Amino acid sequence: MAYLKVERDDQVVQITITRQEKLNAMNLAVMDEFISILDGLEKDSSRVIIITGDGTKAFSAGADIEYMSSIGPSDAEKYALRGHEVLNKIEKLEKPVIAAVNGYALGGGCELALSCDLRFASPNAYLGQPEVTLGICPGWGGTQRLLRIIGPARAKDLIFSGRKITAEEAFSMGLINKIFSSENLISETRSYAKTISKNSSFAIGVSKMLVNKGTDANLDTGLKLEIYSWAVCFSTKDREERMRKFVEKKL
Ligand code: CO8
Repeated sequence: MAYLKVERDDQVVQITITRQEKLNAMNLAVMDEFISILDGLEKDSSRVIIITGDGTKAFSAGADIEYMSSIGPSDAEKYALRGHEVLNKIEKLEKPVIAAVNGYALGGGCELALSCDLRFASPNAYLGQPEVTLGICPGWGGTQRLLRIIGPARAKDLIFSGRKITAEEAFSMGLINKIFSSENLISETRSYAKTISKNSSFAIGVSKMLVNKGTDANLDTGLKLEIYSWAVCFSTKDREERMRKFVEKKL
């Protein structure tokens, strides 16, 4: 892989965008690498995925502006579709994905983080959707995912102004789950990932699907889906063993 570094530690996989000289901006090659890695993660034994950017300055400064400056609507549509393919795969992966936001997460970089289940950040992180300053609207799901995570009024503020917000402001909006010092961001994220990797991966995958589906479903539909999924959990050996261990005071 030319742009993405993959490190495995037990069942935690860390994917790092290594295009530091361009603040980890994502060109088509980065997208293609993401797709091939995510396809592999769907089937392997990994339990939690961490996505971060190389260095201390940027998670990702977004889509590649130099590339975008040279293309027309047809290539732009292909670029957008490729981005959506990556972010939809992250969202649909039946494993938790955590964005460790170690600096700028702007435009497509912020959208990448939005497709993850959780976002942990260092204090020097800045998040934003500055697309309108470049004459485009957010194109990798920013309008839709931001709206669902922080609500329409806050999403419109960020999108219309294109302003960059600090990790602290993002935390106050519920856009960031936790803030760790720059030195500890990765180790704390890994430690959190290891803790949740001990829980039932089937139950976590089902819970992720339920929360995601519930975002767009009415309450009655979401609750029905939960009842059936809950019952399905009773068909796994894993559930049997975990409950038996609890009863035997061994969990
Ligand atoms: N694309 C390409 N190169 C970039 C990008 C980018 N998004 N961001 C930074 N770079 C490059 C710079 O050009 C520079 O390269 P070089 O050294 O070769 O000149 C290098 O990275 C370092 O950047 P700066 O010198 O600008 O670093 P500063 O510390 O001065 O500034 C900033 C840091 C504030 C983050 C600044 O780089 C910046 O504003 N970057 C652009 C951020 C941005 O606007 N991102 C949104 C892009 S649009 C987008 O993501 C759309 C997503 C949806 C796409 C849908 C598909 C059609």
